[in-house]
Amino acid sequence: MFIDRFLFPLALIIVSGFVAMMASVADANETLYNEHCGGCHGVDRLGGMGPALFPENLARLRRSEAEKIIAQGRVATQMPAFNEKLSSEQLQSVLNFIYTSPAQIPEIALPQIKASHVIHNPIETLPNKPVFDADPLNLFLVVEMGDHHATILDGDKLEPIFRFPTRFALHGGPKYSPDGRFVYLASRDGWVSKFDLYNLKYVAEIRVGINTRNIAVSADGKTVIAANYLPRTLVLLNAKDLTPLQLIDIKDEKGNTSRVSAVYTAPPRNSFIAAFKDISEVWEIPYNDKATALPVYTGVMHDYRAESGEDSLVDKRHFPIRRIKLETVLDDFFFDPPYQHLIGASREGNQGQVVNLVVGRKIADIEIPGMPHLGSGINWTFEDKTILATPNLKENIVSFISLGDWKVFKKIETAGAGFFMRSHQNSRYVWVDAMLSKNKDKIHVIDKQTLEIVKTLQPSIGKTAAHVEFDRYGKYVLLSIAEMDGALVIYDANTLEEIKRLPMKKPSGKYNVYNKINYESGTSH
Ligand code: DHE
Repeated sequence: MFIDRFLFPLALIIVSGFVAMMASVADANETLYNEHCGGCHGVDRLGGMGPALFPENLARLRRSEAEKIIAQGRVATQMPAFNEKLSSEQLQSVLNFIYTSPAQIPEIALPQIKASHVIHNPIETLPNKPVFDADPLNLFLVVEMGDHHATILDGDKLEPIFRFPTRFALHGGPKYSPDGRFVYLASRDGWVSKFDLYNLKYVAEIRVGINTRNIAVSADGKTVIAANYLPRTLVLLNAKDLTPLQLIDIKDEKGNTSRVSAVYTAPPRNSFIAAFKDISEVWEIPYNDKATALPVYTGVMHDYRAESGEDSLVDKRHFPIRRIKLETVLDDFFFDPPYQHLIGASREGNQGQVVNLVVGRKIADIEIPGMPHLGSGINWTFEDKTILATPNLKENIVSFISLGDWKVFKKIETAGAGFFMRSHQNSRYVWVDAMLSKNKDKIHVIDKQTLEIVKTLQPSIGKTAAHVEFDRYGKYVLLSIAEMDGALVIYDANTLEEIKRLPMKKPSGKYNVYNKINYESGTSH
């Protein structure tokens, strides 16, 4: 009785006082953020001149690192130092604010996507002829993460042609139009950009999400698809000028939503294939009339024309979905050369699975130890069979899998867990790094016919050596020293001798036009 009459009201007062205090702390944090950060990062935290600031976007940045950036600024960017403007308590308040999810994540639906669309240079105004002499099919695009730029490199002379600023934190492979003239770039912040390599100018840009995974371009060059973590959507765009066409909410039939693991184009199937982190399904999205898959649509789909009331779009295509149901989610996946099978794995467990895309179901399990990085897998012919080699994000191994009987028939030990693998049909070697280990400065060269390491290179002692790409003929190999004062190290692909170094700001991936548009088996697709 006493408890009911006195303690309960008292407890209520304490709890509501505490809630009010927390709310006022949160308000104060927000006020500080708006005053000092909102101008560049947006009062809605969606980004502006600076990147979006939600926990999801900051997942890759340690809090201590973020604290240092706020206090000292970020070199080679517009981010100023705040150590003289903010006390250390205020700095902590701002940090608390950006590392806390808002009650309501700002919406990025079709109207917001459409509102972000910018046409920088209409395609009709851009001549269909390169403004340089280099072979346009042997160009490389090198992503420099250090200061958010990209460099275009002449693949014959091995010299830079042009350098341009990109959106914040590009991630995943840029994708080319089928003729190699245009490149599409995606930033982790949700921006998709189209750049004209002939005229060295941006064509258009659009913001499709808050946290984007990757993009794919249809083999007919007409459609771009973007995959998001946040919001949980796929967004289809007209490749010509990035006009939005359709937005698909990722939901299974029970209404469970999901992040997209990745989306790729499957050229012989004329469709996009997407897998998901939170629902056990693979989706096939046919993008033209030649598609081989039977579309069975059962999801939530937003059609831009219908929802905006704008019927001015020339492109009136509609994209159906075919759902393939699985028992587990797929974090990472790879296709066999005819795109009939998808080989996927989840980041938990040692079990990979093979999905037959023709019949639309799982047909085999593969025991793959550790955490295979199938997205970086490559294939070639070994003893009359097509094999797939994959690095491992957790273990010091490369696994070799024979396609068809779906067995790991060999594993070799490496200097450390690796991220990227590359080869070329004209090269006898495969390159694999050990960038996730203490041997991050080492890179192995494996003989494709003995499946043994024949050389281990150490291009810069103590500095991360990662991601290689061949030129269109398989003559040269370009490797990244992925450090702020890094470099592109160029090797002779046969003698494995270093030819030259080009200084670059934390170069990550580099992508040869010819290899990508021809789906060269040693490169990423
Ligand atoms: Fe990537 C490609 C996922 C972390 C650099 N990365 C990809 C792709 C996927 C993926 C699905 C294929 C997309 C495509 O090309 O269309 N990456 C993931 C992750 O899940 C992971 C482990 C965690 C994450 O933060 O998302 C991850 N990736 C990284 C990095 O830390 C790297 C080294 C530096 C960075 O940019 O953040 C990195 N990922 C890359 C690069 C590619 C890539 C350079 C393109 C490789 C290619 O050759 O095509």
